[in-house]
Amino acid sequence: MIEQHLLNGRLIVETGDITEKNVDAVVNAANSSLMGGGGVDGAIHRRGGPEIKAECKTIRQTSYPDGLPAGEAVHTTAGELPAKYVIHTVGPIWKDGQANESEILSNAYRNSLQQASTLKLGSIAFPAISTGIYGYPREKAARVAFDSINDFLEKNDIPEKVFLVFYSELDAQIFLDSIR
Ligand code: AR6
Repeated sequence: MIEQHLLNGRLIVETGDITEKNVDAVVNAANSSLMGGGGVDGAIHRRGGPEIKAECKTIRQTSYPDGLPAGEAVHTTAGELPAKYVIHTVGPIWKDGQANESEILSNAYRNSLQQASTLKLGSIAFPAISTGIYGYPREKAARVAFDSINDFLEKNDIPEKVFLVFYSELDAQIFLDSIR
């Protein structure tokens, strides 16, 4: 099990299942449809129950009829999860590194943190957005995630704590090695 405290203790890198995390908000690596999918998205909807998808449907109808653009973030209830909210964001699909992938990934982190800040939340947990089904190289994604979180925390007191929850020890280790 890995647990490392960075950025004066405000960033905690750890291994685990994000659906079990007792924080104010967990971030979902969703797709633009907001209607669920595989990976962490599937796990969050499965464990959180149908209330989450019902709210996503309303968001689609009222605010995003064409889908949530990559890099944006919205929030819903967390249903039956221990968290209070799910913040849904859409990461970039990795192509070749020349398609604004890093900018979009950075926006996904920043806009999710902005949601937490607006909701005045103390803690938020992120999965490694885009590094699964969307194919973003883990080392490159690590740098973007770390820089985006660092930048936001330097400028904002809320959220106080950010957790980066990796599903495997290898993923957590790659992250820690990549930001050195
Ligand atoms: N807890 C923490 N991390 C997890 C969990 C979990 N329960 N499950 C998976 N991961 P992915 P993406 C890790 O594929 O690349 C979906 O179909 C996983 O090991 O979930 O952004 C959506 O609907 C990986 O490190 O998200 C989209 O269509 C990380 O979470 C698409 O996948 C992200 O992997 C989004 O792809």
